[in-house]
Amino acid sequence: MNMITNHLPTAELQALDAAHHMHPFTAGAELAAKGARVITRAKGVWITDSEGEEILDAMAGLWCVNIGYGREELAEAAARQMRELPFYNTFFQTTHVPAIALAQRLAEMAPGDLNHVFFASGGSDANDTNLRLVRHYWASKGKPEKSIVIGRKNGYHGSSMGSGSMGGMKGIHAQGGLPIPGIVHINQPDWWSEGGDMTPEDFGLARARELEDKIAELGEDRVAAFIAEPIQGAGGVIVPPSTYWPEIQRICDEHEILLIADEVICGFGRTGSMFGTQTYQIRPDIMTVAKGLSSGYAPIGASIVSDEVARTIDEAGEFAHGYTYSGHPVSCAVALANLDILVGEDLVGNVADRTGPYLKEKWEQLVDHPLVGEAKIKGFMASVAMTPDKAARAPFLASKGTVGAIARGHCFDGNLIMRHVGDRMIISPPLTLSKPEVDVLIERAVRALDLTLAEIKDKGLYR
Ligand code: PXG
Repeated sequence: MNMITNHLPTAELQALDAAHHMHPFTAGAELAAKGARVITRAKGVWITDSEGEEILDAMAGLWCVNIGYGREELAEAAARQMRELPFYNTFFQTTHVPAIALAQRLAEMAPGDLNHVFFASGGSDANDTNLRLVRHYWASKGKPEKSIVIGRKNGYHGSSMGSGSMGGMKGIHAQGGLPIPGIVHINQPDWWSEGGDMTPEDFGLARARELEDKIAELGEDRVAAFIAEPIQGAGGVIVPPSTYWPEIQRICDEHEILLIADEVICGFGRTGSMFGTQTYQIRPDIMTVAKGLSSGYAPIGASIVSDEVARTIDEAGEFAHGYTYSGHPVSCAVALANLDILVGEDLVGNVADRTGPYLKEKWEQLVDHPLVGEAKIKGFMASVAMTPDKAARAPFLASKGTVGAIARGHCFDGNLIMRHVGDRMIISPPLTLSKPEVDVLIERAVRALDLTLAEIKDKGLYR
């Protein structure tokens, strides 16, 4: 019998957590010394901790709780499915209704001829599917040497061997022998940090053309695919200049390579359209989805593939790939209930037309704060870049992320969940966020920025 409950004192829960629970992307010893914050329940955009504090979750869990917390419909769907058919595989010439229904639903929702769905348990393994799929696709067309995947520095596609390799996170590549062979990276379209004296538009074009240069350098006959997020999420909410995606699309059209759009964060409404590819008018061959697909209520991811790619793979015989939980019936049932709410309550409309414009107006005003150099927002993804010198777009002298971590601490203490990426502060709230909740979010964010400024001045870090 499990004796660990919400009713244990916080310190006891923290001690047990430190003793036995290894956390993702966490310095274990450091966390053990101070104790993790214990989250016990959630409703709407609010989470509650074991001390009874009510915290505004401006990160929607981990960019995923798009419909907000506490929706009974999803709990019902899961319970119903667990009673009827808790598991069956989709490997050996079998299928089941939840997988059929969700695949059909996604084919209907996805733009263009993206009509075929390969299920995974999350985003990392869906991207691993994509890596094997694009290489197998070209091999099936008699071009096995067309195998290199081009990703981007500071892109994020997951932390497994394949997805972590296609991503361009230095910290991930530094551990465990990544990137694996056959994966290369071009620079990201982060104008604030890397644009120098160029206009954002010229910089966007220049960064897109790195793809064309890389294809030329490697030889088109060796390149399988380019993978990118419409807007980089984990990289710090890097909203690309307006020129970037049209130029990337032109390059992909003119060269025989596949385009993989990683929609794990952008998908299901976050950018103000159902998919980020629609916001930027991108025509990918494959889309990766996860997170908002089930609003995080159950683990699920998928690759949504074009007619042509699917036909090639299907006609080539067996694709020797799959996960036990590919098309898990409970996750599929939960995802279907989630999509009913997302569409039925027009949450994309809340981002595009109702709360979204209000949040944009308030968020962009943060640029007037003495610490903030850039305030960027697209739909319900936003970032502020903190700087000691706005005109020079200069980083702090302290090592990157020092000031960000201080700001994150003040957000936390002020019952607002915002993440820091380096010295950028970012949000990605549930798509249900209301205007009064925007006011609370902004008020708490400004307070955290004020306290951060005072603290770094105090410590001599404001330089
Ligand atoms: N692609 C993108 C664009 C993502 O953001 C993944 C793939 C991997 O998905 P899974 O389900 O395997 O985690 C992600 C995940 C952060 C953070 O700190 C972001 C993610 C995951 C963990 C932390 O911003 N994104």
